[in-house]
Amino acid sequence: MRIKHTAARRTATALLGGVTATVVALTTAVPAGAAVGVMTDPAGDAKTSFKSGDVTKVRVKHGPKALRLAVTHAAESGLADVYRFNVDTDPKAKGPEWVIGTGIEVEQWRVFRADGWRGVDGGPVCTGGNDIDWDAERMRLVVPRGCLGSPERVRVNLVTSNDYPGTPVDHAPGKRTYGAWVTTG
Ligand SMILES: [Ca+2]
Ligand SMILES: [Ca+2]
Repeated sequence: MRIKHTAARRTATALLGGVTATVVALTTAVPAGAAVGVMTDPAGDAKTSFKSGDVTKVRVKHGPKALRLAVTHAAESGLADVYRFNVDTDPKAKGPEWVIGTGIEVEQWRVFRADGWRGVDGGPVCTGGNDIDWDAERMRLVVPRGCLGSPERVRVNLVTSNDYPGTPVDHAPGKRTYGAWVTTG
C-alpha cells in the first residue's frame, strides 16, 4: 500500500509540475492584461486585377478594454478599399456574431451584428475612427469590447475587397476560416 501511495503521489506531483509549467509558459507568452493572436496569410494569393488588399498578417490583441486589430499587407500590394472582419464569439451559434467594417475612404470603423458571412443585421451599433499608416501600409483599429458584447474570447476572419458591397479579394487566414481563439487578459 505504501508503495502504491508513493507512486500515486509521485504521479500527482509530476502532473502538478506539468500544469505549473504550462501556466508559466502561457503567462510568459501573454503580455499583462492582453492576449495576442497573430494569423498569417500568404502573399500573392489575392484575387484582384490590381495590386491592392493582399493581406499577409492580422494581429489580434484582445485586451480588457478593447480589441485591437492590425493588418499588414504584401510588399507592393497596398491597402484594400474595404475590410470586413468577421468576429466569432460563440462557436455554438452558426457563423460570426459580429462584423467590423472599415475602409480607407471612410476613415472609420463600424460594428454590426452579423447576418452570416456576408450580410449585416441592422445599422451600426458602434463607430470610431481607423488609423492608417500609409508609409507602412498598415491598417489599425481599436474597438471597445463593449461593442462586441464584451466577449471572453474572439476569433477573427478578414475579407478584403476593393469595391462595394465587396467582391472578395483576399481572405485571412482562409475563406470562411477563423484564426485561433484569443481570450482577453
Ligand atoms: Ca494574402
Ligand atoms: Ca458563432
